[in-house]
Amino acid sequence: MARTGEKLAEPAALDRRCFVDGKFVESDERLDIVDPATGRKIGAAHIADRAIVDKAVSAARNAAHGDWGTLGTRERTRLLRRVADGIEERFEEFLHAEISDTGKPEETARQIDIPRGAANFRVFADLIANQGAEIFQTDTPDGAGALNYAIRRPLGVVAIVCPWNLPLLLMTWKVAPAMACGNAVVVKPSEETPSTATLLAEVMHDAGIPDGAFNVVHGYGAGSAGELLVGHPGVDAVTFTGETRTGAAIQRSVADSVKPVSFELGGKNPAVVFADADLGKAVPALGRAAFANCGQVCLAPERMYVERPVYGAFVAGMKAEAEKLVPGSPYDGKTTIGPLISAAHKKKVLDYFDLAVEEGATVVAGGGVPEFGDDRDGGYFVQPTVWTGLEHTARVNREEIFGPVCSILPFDTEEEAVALANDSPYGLAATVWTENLSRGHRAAAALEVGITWVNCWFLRDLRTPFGGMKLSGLGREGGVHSLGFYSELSNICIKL
Ligand code: NAD
Ligand code: 6OD
Repeated sequence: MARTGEKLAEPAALDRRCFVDGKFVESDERLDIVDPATGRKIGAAHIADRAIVDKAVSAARNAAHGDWGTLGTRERTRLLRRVADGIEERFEEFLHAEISDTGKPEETARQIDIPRGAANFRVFADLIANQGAEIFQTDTPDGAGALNYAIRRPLGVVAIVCPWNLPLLLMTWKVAPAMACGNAVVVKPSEETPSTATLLAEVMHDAGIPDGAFNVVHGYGAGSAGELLVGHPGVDAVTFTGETRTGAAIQRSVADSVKPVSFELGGKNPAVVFADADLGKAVPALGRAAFANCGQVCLAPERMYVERPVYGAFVAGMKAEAEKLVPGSPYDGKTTIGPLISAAHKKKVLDYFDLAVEEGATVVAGGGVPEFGDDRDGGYFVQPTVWTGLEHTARVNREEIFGPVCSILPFDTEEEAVALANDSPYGLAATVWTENLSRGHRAAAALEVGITWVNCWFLRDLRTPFGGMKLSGLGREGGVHSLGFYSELSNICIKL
């Protein structure tokens, strides 16, 4: 087992096939898998055409109404725990797969992505195994009474469309509750990161999950496997994580069939730092929040409002946080920040670097591209970047960049800070830093977001609700809220 800091072996050429009805299937068309740290092609994924998507949905329907959907809770949850065990037994393979697709530093994937992949299955297996049901004893005119209760039924076939930033973590965050509820799933991983979904298919098979209960179709979104899947008449519900405008396109695709949808979308998250905050804790935590995973976390704070008395100290602190990061290959133990995911995403982020300057930013740290003098110069690296001096209304402060950036602005009162934080089309997450408990509660209740962290970031019990307000999403998942989406309640009333 490779230890943190040791050089991992680089992967052999990857060949990621679709997984349909318990078998890997090939297709005629391929998409390239590219190493974001060098820009080199390292493999290919098989693009699912209409026939493959049809087969995957039909296999899922058979499993949902057969071997998988009719399995008792005890056996279903036992198999899902075996999937968690299987991920852990093949931890290093999952680690390599995630690293080679995303370029993220080994330590990030080792500490966060892969363990959460396994944990998602255990959490939802436990939840479904221990769920109770409310039962009401109801009066009737004849005095005999009635018993009234509700049972949960699976929806049938759930389409799961995933992004590239935390591929295994975010895919299993939806696969685990959907399957725990007895649904069969068809997963469409991001075209950038097909690998861990393909490995998960092997684990599902080895764990004894019946054929057809878990299927993977690779490909692009619009006009490809993604669009074919979500609009498929055999799909009963769609759950999606990704950009807001993709969510809107999916909503149009499913409009006529009135399928339930759950959307976890983009964000432009504020951090609010009050003068009474412990800057010794706030600065490193917000450095991590802004730059972890090269800023490619939907919950990352890209705009930071800081109370004027500590503004200068905070800016200096964030500059130091950005400048201490070491860019490089994920296979190098010294690396603390990896590349962006793709050439297209790098161009988008660099366009925002230019726009920030045009909009009047002072570039406090970064603002360019690191130079290595070796094959990493072909990779998609950008410098972690800190701006000051931008108007709150600047585009850079309103649009999601999804890179290692933060724009810092001063404020004078609590009311002003809350108003600035709320003045956004998005409403995913916020982080508030204060030593005043009442103020922490007050600000958290006033912020229009799905989750507010006070004196922390990215900390969450998986049984609590997760989702976004405004353009950041539709619905809530997590704990019983996931069970609410992935199952349907049937009310039963028994006259005694
Ligand atoms: P994306 O929307 O470009 O792609 C996500 C997935 O949707 C991919 O698998 C893609 O192939 C597919 N897709 C694209 N068009 C489609 C269509 N018309 N029909 C069906 N499928 C389609 O997002 P991305 O670039 O992969 O991820 C980054 C975005 O995801 C950011 O906006 C980020 O904020 C958001 N995100 C949100 C959360 C959250 O929990 N709210 C979590 C992670 C990422
Ligand atoms: O931790 C999670 O469950 C979750 N949905 C995280 C989202 C991260 C966005 O990039």
